[in-house]
Amino acid sequence: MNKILILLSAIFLVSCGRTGIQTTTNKTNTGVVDTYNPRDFYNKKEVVIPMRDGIKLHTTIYSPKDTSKKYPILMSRTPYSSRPYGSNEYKALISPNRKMMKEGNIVVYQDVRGRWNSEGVYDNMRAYIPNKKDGEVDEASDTYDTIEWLIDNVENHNGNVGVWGISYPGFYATYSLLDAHPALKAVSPQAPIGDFFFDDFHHNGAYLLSYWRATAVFGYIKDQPTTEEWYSFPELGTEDQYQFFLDAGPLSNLDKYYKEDNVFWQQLKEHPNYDEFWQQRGIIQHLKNIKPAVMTVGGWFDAEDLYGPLNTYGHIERNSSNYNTLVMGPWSHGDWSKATKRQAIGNVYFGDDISKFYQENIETRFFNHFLKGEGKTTNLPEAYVFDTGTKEWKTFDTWPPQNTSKETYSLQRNEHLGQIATREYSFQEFISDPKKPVPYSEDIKMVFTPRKFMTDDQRFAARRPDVLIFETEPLETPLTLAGDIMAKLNVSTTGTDADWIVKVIDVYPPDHKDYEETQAYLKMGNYHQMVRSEVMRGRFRKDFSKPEPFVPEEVTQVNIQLQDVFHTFKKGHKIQVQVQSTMFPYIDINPQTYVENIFQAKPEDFQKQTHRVYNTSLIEFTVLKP
Ligand code: PG9
Repeated sequence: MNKILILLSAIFLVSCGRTGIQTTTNKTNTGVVDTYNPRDFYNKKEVVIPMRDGIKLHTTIYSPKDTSKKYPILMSRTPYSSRPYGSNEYKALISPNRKMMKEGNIVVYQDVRGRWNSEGVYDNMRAYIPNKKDGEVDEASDTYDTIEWLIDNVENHNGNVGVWGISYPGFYATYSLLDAHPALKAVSPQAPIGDFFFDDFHHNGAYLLSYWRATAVFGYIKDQPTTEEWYSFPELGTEDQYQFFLDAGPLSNLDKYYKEDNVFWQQLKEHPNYDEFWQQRGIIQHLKNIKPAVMTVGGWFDAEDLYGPLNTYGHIERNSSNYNTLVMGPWSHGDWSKATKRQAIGNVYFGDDISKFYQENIETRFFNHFLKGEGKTTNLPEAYVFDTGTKEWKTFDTWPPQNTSKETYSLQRNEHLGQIATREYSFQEFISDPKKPVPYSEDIKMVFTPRKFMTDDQRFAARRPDVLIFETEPLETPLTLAGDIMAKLNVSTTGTDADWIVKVIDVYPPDHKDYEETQAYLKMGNYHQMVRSEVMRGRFRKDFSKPEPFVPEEVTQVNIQLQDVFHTFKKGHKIQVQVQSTMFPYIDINPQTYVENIFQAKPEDFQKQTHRVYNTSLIEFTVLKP
């Protein structure tokens, strides 16, 4: 196995707390070394818990040595291993955060069905089965059976159970809300996957090629409990991600790396549309009449799961009357669980101790109120959200805020973005060449999953002939976007298929200062910071389940919803919109010739085409009223 890849994937998994090897800094803010060692304060026990169908799930229980008081049970269920295994091996961080670890809870980690040291057969995003018949199981029944066993067999608990998890563990946290056990009082899905057709592996039907290597982690089905990795990553022979995938050509050429035994790779190829396979695995649809308190957490620059947290919170809000709140910070995937002093993503610095503030004043307060009865209320707002432009926390009674309005800008000639809608029949055009796709990042190295590009400088793209730009003059007064963005494009292509990508960018003033994190070759003056991007695979413009070709050169409407933002464009900054048709290898290349399944496209299907964006195209922002 490629040693660099091992390191990369280990860094990736550790950086997001997806492995038993948790790293936490032991330095306090005052520089005093924090010598707290969980081994001194927790006992550890590993058990196997039988589910209703007899399958046994490996479960690790950390219990406070101090039994002078009773504690709630806090659980996280994971496909990434509850390791370290062995009675004498401890996680460095037990609990969602260090403060809660020190305060004391009974903390449980479980390998989900079919993963690591648990029995059973794994199923990615296992579909929820409402009204299960005898013998039928899913992650809701596994969670219920686990909680029932814990309540009956764990000593010194106070009868209350909480569940939390980040990313895939966030999906299992959301799942715990379905057919919830009566002891379950508080759940925090954090960057939870909502639906693999809109989170992680796809965005609006476009396949995320940048996720291709992660298929190794989820694609191989093991046949017995194991404490060692049973999967391996393919040897690619290069670290140049753009070149590797460009040279690989059509997706079918990647079959030589993943054979039939990679079940998930076969499923990805066999289900290019939003068919029953994906639909039944989406969990958002089931989030109704939820009873436990829920606090959903996410990062505004989370490249992996942004659809998930926003739609988990929103769907529960619209379909339940439980305590349901949202926290969105200036984070990339999983940042909020770390102890980083300076919160920065790529070249952009957002402030100090932002994750620490969240852990100690938001996350701990949520769980302690509902599980330990602390405080008459959580004293937390409905929406605790960070303005990524002014770089400060704000609170609202709803999300999106009530005092917002939709403001429409048109994509005008002369690369102008303006509020005066033009009905003129004019357009900008570019040649989209599958052999020269627009890079999604200037970074070269292979990534396990994309991350940094979410705030990266977009000047490299703005200066390409196959990227259209439209921008305002420097703003005379600040403008705050607080909610989703809807791009309503009128386009045409000489081909019969095309992807459309819209990026919203904050153009800094020419004299903007650099940050400690600014890469040496860069200057933050005139920095084109990505605020939000989204792709629509054009064939799905009408229906994700029923793809349709384009009629060559026919003006066609393509609407693209960009996920919520909370970002103030300050005075002197410019709003820039970029439109392009490739973003490689973040997403795979559309052949631009309509074929039934792009995973089976042939080299001759990949054709250079001329695309047009008409100046009747609009972008609708959700603007916070001053
Ligand atoms: N949602 C993240 C992920 C899923 C599948 C592949 C790679 C990443 C996560 O669980 O971290």
